[in-house]
Formats: sequence, structure tokens, C-alpha cells
Amino acid sequence: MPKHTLAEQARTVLATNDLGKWTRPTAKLYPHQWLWDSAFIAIGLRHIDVTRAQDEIRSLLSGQWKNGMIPYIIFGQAKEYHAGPSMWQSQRSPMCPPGVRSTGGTQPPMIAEAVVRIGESLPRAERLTWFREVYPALSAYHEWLYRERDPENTGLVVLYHPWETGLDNNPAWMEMIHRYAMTPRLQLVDKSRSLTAFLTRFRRDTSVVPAEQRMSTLELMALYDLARRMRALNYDDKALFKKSKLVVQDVGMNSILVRATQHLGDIAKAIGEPLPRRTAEAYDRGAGVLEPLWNEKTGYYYSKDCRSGELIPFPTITSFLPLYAGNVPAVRVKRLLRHMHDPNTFGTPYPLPSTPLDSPYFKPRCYWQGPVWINVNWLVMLGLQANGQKAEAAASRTRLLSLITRGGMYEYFSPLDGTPAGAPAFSWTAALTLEMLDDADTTVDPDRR
Ligand code: 9WN
Repeated sequence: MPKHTLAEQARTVLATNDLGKWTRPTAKLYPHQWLWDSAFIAIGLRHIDVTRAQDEIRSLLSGQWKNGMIPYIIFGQAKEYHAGPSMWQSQRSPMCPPGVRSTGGTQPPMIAEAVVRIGESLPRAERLTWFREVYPALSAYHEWLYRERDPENTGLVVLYHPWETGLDNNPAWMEMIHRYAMTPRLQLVDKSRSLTAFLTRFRRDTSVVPAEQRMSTLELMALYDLARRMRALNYDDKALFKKSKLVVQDVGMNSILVRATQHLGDIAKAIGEPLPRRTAEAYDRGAGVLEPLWNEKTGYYYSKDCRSGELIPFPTITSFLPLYAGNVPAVRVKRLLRHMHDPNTFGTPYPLPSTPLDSPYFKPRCYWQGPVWINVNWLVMLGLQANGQKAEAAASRTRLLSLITRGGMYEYFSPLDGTPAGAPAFSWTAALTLEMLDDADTTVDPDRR
């Protein structure tokens, strides 16, 4: 397919999902504004209309809480979503500004990457104005992450809910769910097929996407329980740290945060502002904070369970995101590449899967337990570029664009045969298509994998 046709398809998807000042990820399944979605979307929108890309970020920042948190969903008017405003009841927190309806947790902080890329699309004077405009909110967000989500100053922030990771049913977090979150009620659901079947009838997500492509009813019930638990604590940061069932230093979240803080430092420098105290410390620490997440024996980075103090030895695609965070020692890059090419793990016919083939959780078309997602693959690609692996990065870009050319602007794709799955007309797939097409090195050959 010629480059311009693919770009045309991407623009159509973004136009269809455009709700004025922000963009929904897709019409039926996700009709509100999501944090990392909007950041990826803004990166694509800058190729269409920079002002509109800026508005996407402004909308996100308008949902910021008084403590600095940016929630992972800002709810619009749509009614369809399964974990919507009545579940979260964000107004229970005194930190949630009047008029904002949102979740009580956050998502990987991709905003700084979007702000910098939008800046690249602006002339210098306008870029500085843009940076000055967003800096107060963005730096307050990073400072909140370091202050409230890393109260013991380890350098790594914690998450309390799988939805905060952006990779909702990834194996590492599902292990944590099974270890810590199986209440007697959930154990009953687990044992009783008829009860599970009954509860499944009320699921909204599986009326839009086939059930085998979504998380199990048991997993979903556990996620609802955890959200209600956060709500019962009124989303109070201190109480959450003390009382949450799951407290995890997620490797994806922290890798993205390290990179985002480096971007924030660049923004601060450009406009002559100092970074807030904790963020400045994090800037100086850089990617070194990820060191405790490395496992020398297996050659993977993992997330860490803060309750047991142990790494969760279930690799996912986020095990490669330290490459995106910064410089990884060359011997480790080699080991990570070996995993990426191993046909028994991540070297699937259509790489990179979200979960490796040899995982007990692997299902080729189920959400984050196998499928290829464009956003995280794009981040790994940037990480390869940054770590001197230009040819690997170029091959990855070609493969991703080919997958989209063949399958369409879907939410995800099977790593075994490349067939599309999940929701159609998915915004970040479209946005990152535009971003990748803009790269002069790109050659799209749909017949190549
Ligand atoms: C819960 C919007 C979001 C993405 C996540 C993806 C999925 C939501 C859901 O959709 O999660 O946040 O209901 O399944 O896992 O990464 O931000 O596209």
C-alpha cells in the first residue's frame, strides 16, 4: 500500500475519534479520554494540526488533581464504559477538583515525550511558549509521582492497580492478583462455572470484543475489587501506600518515567526553570534506578513486588523498556536482543508479542497476554535506536507498518499470524502510524514481515 494511503487511513481514524479537544481511543470500547493514549495520539496529531495536538495535552492537564496527579481516565459524557465514573467516584477525594470526573490512579507518564515532540513541530519562539505553558502542571505531576508514589525514596515509584500499568492483564500483575487479591468471594467465582457464566453475562467489554480477546471474568472481578478498595481509602496517597494489597515497582512505568523526567529536565532547561526538588534528584539518578529490576541469571528486567521484596519472574514486553529509559550496558543489550530473537519466547513470526510464547499465560489474541501492540513496540524501537541498534530499530519499524498495512488500524495483532484483534479504528495505532511514516528511513513493504 502506498505511504499516502496508509496515512489517509490513519487520519480518518483520528478524525472519527476526535471529540473536539480530545480523542477517544476507539468508539465503543473506550469512549473517554485516557492518559497515555492521548499522549500517543498527540504525537500523531502533530503531523496533521499542531494546535490540535496541543489541545489534546491541554485537555489531559485540565483533569489534574490538586496534589498533582493526572488520572488515567478523564470521563466524558459517554455511558458505555464498564469501569466508569460511578465505580471510581473521584469526588470522594478532596484532591479531585470540582467538575472533574476521573479515575483515582494514573498511567505511564508519556506526556513529556508528547510535549517535546509537539515542540519539535513548532518554531523556536512558539516552542518555548508551549513549554512555559505546560511546565507547571507537568512538573507538578512528576513531583507528585516521586513524592507520593515513592515515599521511601527508592528512586522507583509504585503502582497499586493493573489498570495503572496500561498493560492490564499482563502476567506479572496477574501473578500478584493471584497471590494477594483472591478474596473468598473471588475464590468462589473461580470454583463455580455457573457463577462465572452468570457474571460474564453482565460484562460490557465482551459485548464489543470477543471474550477470548479480553481478560477472564475472574481477573476482571479482581480488578473491580481493587478499584473499590482504592475508592474506600478515598485515594489518599499515604493510606494507599500502607494498605494496598498490591504494591509493585512496575518496570514499564518506571522506564517510561525515567525517560519522561529526562525530557522534563530538557524542557526546564530550555525555559530556564528549576526542576522541583524530588524530580531534580530523579533527573540526576537517571536510568540507574532501574538497576534493582535487572536479573543477571535470566537476562531480563522484571517488575518488583514491594510486599515480598522480590522480583516477579514473569517477563513481558516491558522487560525491554529500560532500553527506552536510557543507556543499557552493551552486554545487557545483547542479552535482551537474544530474547527478542528467540523463537521460543519473543521471536514470534510477528514480533514483539506482549507476553512470550513460553509463558503459561500466553494466548495469541488475548489483550496483553500475547498480542502485538503498536505503542509498546514503538517504545522498544526508540530504545533500540537509542542504544546503537539502528538496523534492529529500522526492521522493527518496517514490521510494525507492514502489520498495520495488512490488518488495519486495530488495537492489537496476533504475534503468530499477524491477524488483527481487539477494537477497530484504534487511535494510537493510527497516530503512531503517522509518526513512523514521517521517519525518512521508513520503507513500507507489506509483503515483508
Ligand atoms: C482500562 C484505552 C485503554 C489503554 C490501556 C488498555 C485498555 C482499559 C480497559 O484500554 O485498558 O484502562 O478497559 O481495558 O489496556 O492500555 O490505555 O485504550
